[in-house]
Amino acid sequence: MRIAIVILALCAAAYAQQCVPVPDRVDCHPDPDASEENCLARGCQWCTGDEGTPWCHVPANYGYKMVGTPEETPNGYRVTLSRSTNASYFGNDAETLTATFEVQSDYRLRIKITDGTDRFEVPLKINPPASEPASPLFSIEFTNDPVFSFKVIRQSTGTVVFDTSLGGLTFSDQFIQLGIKIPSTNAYGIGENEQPSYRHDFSKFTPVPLFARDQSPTGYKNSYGVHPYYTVIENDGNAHSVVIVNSNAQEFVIQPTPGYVYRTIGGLLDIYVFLGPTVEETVQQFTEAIGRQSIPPYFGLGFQLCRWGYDSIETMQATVNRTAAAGIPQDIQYGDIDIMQSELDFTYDPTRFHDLPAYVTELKSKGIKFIPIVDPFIKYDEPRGTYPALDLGDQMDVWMKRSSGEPWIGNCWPGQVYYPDYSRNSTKQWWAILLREYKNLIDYDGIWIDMNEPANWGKGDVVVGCENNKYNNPPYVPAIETRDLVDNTACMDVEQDFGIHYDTHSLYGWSESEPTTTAVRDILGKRSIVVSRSTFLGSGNWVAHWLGDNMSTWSNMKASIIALLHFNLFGMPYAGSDICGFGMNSNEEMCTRWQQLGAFYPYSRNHNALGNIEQDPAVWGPESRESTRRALLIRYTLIPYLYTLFFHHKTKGSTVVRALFHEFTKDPVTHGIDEQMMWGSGFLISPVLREGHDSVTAYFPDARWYSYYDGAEVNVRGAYTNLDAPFGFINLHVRGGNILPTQEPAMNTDASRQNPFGLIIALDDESLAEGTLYYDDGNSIEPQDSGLYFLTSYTYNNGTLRNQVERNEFSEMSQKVLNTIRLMGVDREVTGMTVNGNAHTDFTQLPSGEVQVNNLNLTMVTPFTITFQ
Ligand code: MIG
Repeated sequence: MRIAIVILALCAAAYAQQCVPVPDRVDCHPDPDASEENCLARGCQWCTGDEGTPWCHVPANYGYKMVGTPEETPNGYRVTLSRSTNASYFGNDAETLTATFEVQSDYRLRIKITDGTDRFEVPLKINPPASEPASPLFSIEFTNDPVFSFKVIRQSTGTVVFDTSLGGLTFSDQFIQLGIKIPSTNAYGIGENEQPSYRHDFSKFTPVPLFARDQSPTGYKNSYGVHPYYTVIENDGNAHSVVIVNSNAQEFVIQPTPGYVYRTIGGLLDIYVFLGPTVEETVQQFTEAIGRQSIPPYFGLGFQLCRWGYDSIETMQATVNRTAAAGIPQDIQYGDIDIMQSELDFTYDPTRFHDLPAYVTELKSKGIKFIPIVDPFIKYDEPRGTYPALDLGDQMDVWMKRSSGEPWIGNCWPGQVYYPDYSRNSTKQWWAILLREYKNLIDYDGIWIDMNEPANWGKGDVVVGCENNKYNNPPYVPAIETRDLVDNTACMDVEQDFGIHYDTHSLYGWSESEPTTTAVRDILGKRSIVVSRSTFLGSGNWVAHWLGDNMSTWSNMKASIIALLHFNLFGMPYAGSDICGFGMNSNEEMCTRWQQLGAFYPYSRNHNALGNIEQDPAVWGPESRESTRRALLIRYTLIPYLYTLFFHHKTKGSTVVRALFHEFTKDPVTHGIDEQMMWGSGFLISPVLREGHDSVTAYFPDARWYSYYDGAEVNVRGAYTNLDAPFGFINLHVRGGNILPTQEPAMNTDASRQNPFGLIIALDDESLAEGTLYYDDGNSIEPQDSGLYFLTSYTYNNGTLRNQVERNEFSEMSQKVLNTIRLMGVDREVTGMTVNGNAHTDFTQLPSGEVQVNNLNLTMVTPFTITFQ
């Protein structure tokens, strides 16, 4: 291991007290009411400037000094720091800190900074890297003048990827801060919140607060989940990513340096840097550490229908029926809180939803699965002896408690409620018992967990309020919505087994996820879907995510792409927004466009809120219905490709949906593109996102691209072009070099799984293409571990297609056939073809040049050779 330490001694005089240039200022008064007087009282500098910039900022000599030299440890360095400034935000700064630098692999560095006291650490299992460090991609440099800072430097290029010389290092009990300079303005991530562009805007100072909240995605407001993770494309096209493992209320200020000022109000600084160097590798390395999403059940890749506000089972049935009548495929039907009796978990309304259990059975016989919602809270003032969830919960001691030992009381759907503490073993057992009994009532295929931020319509305890103490009223609250920690949730001093709510708040949904998924797997004995609203680092190990309460607006439709790209970075590719928007009334044009885009969300669900007009795809006119049908049939055709991408995610950490820059990182135009997205490396989606438009401006990076519809080559490379996009049509392109496995579509995946397979072969400049197909029974648990699956690769080279079966452990595969090929990009007239040496005549060549081959009838598991003359 070669880690360079350079202790730079700069001239102290260079740092005489003076105004720090605006872009590099670390705000010394991020709390409201900054004034010169307040600023000077903190020992900071006051230099006026433009509105929205920090006039009050830390002086250059603010921070800590290294004591002695860095001490070598078996895998890195330990540095002791001593506070060297009089300036202070809120007092009580730690006088001494320890910073450890642990080289965990060639591509992974962990940096931990703490004050040596017993502080909260997130109980997240970080997996070790696959290999020990041999020749790290990075070196570390320490500086002690004017104060301590360090740089992480990419060895191969000298790029400083992580640099704390921005200053501002603070460590007090309830205020921790670190300034980070980053090497370019092509940076992405930090969620969950709505962001106006995928690429961060470094032209101004923007706080991005993170703290789980029942908050619809609205302009940087802290929303349901917490993922303190960002990715940077360096100026030469290398990439790195950084995660800060902390669950307290926190924020990143995006600022012009370019850099981030990170602040949290508890825990400690536990930072991992992943050196890539490709964008995909940063995601692979990050998800290696925090865990990856399981391959969804096959039916989970079908289309899903949901709404809040079916007034009766008849309305639900009418919706399902008209969807089928329109020829629109459907794999899943949801039941929202309206199916419950008085909004009580684990019940159904025997009047409005009479015979629901029988209806669920009927749906399943038609190949449609059922997923009901379950809220975390339990109504506490039901008569004892009438509501098992409550009685058993009392008996098993499952509730989160006030410091007095009584359960705290919030207010939500069913009324006044207790909240389970999912970090307690008895709670996990209780939850599993309830889910099992519920399965006996309704034969569900998955569970939808909502409101787990946890949500509460009030400020803390709605009966006794919150005490005025350091947890409920800390000295600093990040720029979260209302700047009040207890607003819309529990008091921060409520106790849970894994810590005080102040530290664990944003872990609530995360802590519910593992017990729910484990129980449901156990009860069903097969793969299922648990879809959660609140998520944290590593939630992908257990749950899918829908992107919450968006609105039926065009801007929200566009924002859904950014959010989806975020969750692909966060290791949770099985995600999607409510198609056609949740809040507000949708309309036919918007909903049609949204169905076209949403047909390509990995998690593809139309969902609507109570009180809005119906917006399921069959409710609109014939042209709209036909558009949705066509888009979804394309999705169903491509599910084998999508499913294969999930296998690559689970086994390698690849993204499923990705921004164009994952594939074309050296092309700077791609760095700013967030109105198009790709499935893997081979399929480009260019939706219409604007009202009244019947064309779309799409970028085609330097490669060969073919229309999905007729195989015509785009003939635009490394440029934008305007594509026709009439009302019923979404632009879809296949990238040369890829082979996409397909299967004939049907009205649901139970049926499409019986159909023959096909291949789309799109040739690159060298007339080559390759691809993979992963397939399994669609519902066994963790097949990549059991090995019970089929995996094959396809290569096209010199006019010849070959398959190579790499794993043949899914027995049904031997009954399945490859029947069709679409070959794009041959650039000549194809005069004949042979299959295993025998002439095959059932092919045609379209005017576009695409060759369509039918009736191949080749066994999927047997090697073949197909040659085109
Ligand atoms: O207070 O269950 O985000 O998807 O339809 C609203 C009713 C509660 C919020 C979820 C939404 C769901 C709704 N829920």
